[in-house]
Amino acid sequence: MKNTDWSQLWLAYHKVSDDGGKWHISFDGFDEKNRVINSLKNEVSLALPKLTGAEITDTGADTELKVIKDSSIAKEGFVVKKMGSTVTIGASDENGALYGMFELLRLITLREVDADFELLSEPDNPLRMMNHWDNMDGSIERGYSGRSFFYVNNEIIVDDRTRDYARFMASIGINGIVINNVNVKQAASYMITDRYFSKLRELSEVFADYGIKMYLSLNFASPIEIGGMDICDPLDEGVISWWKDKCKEVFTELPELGGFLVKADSEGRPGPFTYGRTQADGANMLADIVKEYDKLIIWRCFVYNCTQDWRDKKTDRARAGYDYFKDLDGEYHDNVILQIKNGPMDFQIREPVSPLLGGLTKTNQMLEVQIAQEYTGHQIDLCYLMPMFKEVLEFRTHCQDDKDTVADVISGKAFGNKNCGIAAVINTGNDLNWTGNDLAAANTYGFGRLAFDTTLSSEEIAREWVKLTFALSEDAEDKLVKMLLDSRRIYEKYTCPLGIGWMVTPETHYGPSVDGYEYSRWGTYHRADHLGLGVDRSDKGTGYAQQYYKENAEIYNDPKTCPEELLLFFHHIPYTWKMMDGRTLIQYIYDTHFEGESEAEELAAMWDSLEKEIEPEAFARVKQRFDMQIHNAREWRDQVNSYFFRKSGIADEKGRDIF
Ligand code: GCW
Repeated sequence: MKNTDWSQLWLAYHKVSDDGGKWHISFDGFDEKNRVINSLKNEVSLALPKLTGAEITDTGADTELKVIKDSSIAKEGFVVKKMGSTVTIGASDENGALYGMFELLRLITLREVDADFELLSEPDNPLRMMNHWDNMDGSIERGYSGRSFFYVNNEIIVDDRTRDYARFMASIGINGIVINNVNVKQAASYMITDRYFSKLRELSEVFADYGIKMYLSLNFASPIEIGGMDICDPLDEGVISWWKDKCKEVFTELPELGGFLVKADSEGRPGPFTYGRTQADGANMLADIVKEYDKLIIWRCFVYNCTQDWRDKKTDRARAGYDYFKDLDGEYHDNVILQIKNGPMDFQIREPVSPLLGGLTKTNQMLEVQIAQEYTGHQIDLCYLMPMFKEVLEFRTHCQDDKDTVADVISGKAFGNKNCGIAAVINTGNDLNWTGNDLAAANTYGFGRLAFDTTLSSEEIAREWVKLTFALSEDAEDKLVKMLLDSRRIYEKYTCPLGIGWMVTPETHYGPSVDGYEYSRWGTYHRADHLGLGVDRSDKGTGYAQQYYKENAEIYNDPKTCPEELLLFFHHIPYTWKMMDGRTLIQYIYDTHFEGESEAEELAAMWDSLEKEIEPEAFARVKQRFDMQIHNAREWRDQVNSYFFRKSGIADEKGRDIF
């Protein structure tokens, strides 16, 4: 059966059989009136009849479903077990029970419940969060799927869609949601005033029903913006006492709130630097105040001077995070978490892993990735991001001999932290299908699954998502999974090569603009001249490569050992440089751009071949996006190739037309 309810994403529960029979549900050790247990009951009563025609009953059951408290299972983990006609979900807390139920429903949808089985799953990351960049006027910064479903005209909306959203998030194990943009401006500064408390409480309770803590982004200059003070110096007694009163008010009014996320001293946002204070001064001041309420301060490390002049060859934005934060390692208090973007720059299609991850050893760390496709195709172009996230998670930082991957660091396995985890800038909006491109929901789903279980492969996640969302023949399913898995590599091929990044239209961040440079008229990100391109970040250049532990620093420092996909991130390379396969760099650029464009066309053709199996509206929506992707890929191919042809004066060996 075709999936027709696009508003339900992977929880459409399309019918898999008709022989569900009668189910009886019992609870042992859990309070049936608990809000999360109540959600569990609602979900199973909704899903089972749809999936299998099953009836929930008190007597004469064919299947006994037992939800049992089991303190031997880790926090938020679960066991799902089937023996004959008895199905058991074991968990030590309500969230675990809810996740176990979603797992059972997933297994039923995937038709994996015929034989007896037992499955234990415990979350790898303590915090698994979504960050919304929604503004209170209803716009979304870097949003590509319509307006915000949280805000209309500076009012907070809580409706059925909110509840559905909470269900989706719980079903993939998300336990924290930041509901407003880190750029806290205008009305959003008033979120921590009685103007919004009652609606916020309502929203936080919908989330609490699904075991999710709500968080707010905070304006560091709140004492000025809403408090009428002249300063927001974190060491000023008056400022501290203002925050104390404010936090008391906030946490009395919003007891379910998990804490605050702060972007300070970056891209025009206020912060402690104005007063000659450090990032630790700012974060600790707030953390000490919220500690009494058992809340967290999540402090972003995306701090850099956006107006720096790149004509000075030593200046390097990539260095900024490490330069600002590394020396303060050990100074951050226990309830501070530093949130670090996966790369040192800004969510490009290819970047090295930020050297801060694992570079810090005495500080709680959280990884920040972006599933909103700001630089990766705006949810027009297909770009399934799990392969990228896996690379980041599996990266060996060499912060110690073993347990040194990014996954180890952010899960707390490396250094024993409790307050740590992973966050994604989310890709949802008010479009019926939530993510603009229906296929972009694979990233929403995938992020949650991967955050919970970092050992899942990109393919396993893609296949699950395809099966849960569509009802396809095996052949069609294989095709769609392959399309997802290939998509990041294809996008990379027709856009910016070998880790150089950007070359994208300033401000919008969609479509090519090879020299496009955001904040100043000077310089380019790629630093191309007539001989070569790339940024020398070795010890002879900006020295960025030296921010890594020795093992990685040495590899990155030398163009001969540097992983080829990052060559131009770390080195300024002549066009005539021989790549590993013997091609010259310039030929590599030409070839990959021709290939990337034609592979984008192949993706579109593969989608066309699925037409018979996909419901017409969804088919058309995605097809339209592939048309746009092909157009985009052509523009990228032509602009990048002709730019470097003109700069280098070297012709394509294959004699293709370069426009
Ligand atoms: O990449 C930049 C984006 C900004 C964003 C910023 C950040 C929320 O272009 O739109 O602001 O990153 O992460 O703070």
